[in-house]
Amino acid sequence: METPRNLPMLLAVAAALGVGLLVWLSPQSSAAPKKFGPSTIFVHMDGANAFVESVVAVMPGQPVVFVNEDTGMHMIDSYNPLNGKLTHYMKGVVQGTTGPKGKIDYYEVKFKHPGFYYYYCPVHAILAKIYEGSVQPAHRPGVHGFPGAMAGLIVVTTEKALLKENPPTSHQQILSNYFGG
Ligand SMILES: [Cu+2]
Repeated sequence: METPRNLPMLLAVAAALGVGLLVWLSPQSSAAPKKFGPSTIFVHMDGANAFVESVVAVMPGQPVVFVNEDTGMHMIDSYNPLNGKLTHYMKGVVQGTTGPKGKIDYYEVKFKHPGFYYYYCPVHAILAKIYEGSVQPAHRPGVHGFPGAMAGLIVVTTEKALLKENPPTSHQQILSNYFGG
């Protein structure tokens, strides 16, 4: 069989394609961490099956980002505490991380209007009816870790007295003392 005269060039092209394929196949964990805007408020999940900053306050339009630093998967479902029905504001699933420096999964939400936006993780909490009316989250039986309910509240407001009370960790994207840190 005749050897192609442009063999070196073919080899170079094949090598370039091979490198490209390797880069494409590389795990995402080697990529730089996802970037969020400076006004972002972060809510972390750790190994205790809890939302670390379970109450935060933001202005309309200001992003809230859920950060799963736990090895387990969590969900973020918003609900109406008056009747226990799910609402459309939040419906997130964040996969667990593999461990220290592992890839972190995020769920970002923004709210147009001021209000109280309640949420819970249906994997680790339940919604329990109280006094024949309103609903509050409760610990799901059999779930280990945090003894309370895996649930939280986002207050959307322009009230400065509330906005300045966010916990210090809500300004940090990654907390170093959890699995994904
Ligand atoms: Cu959960």
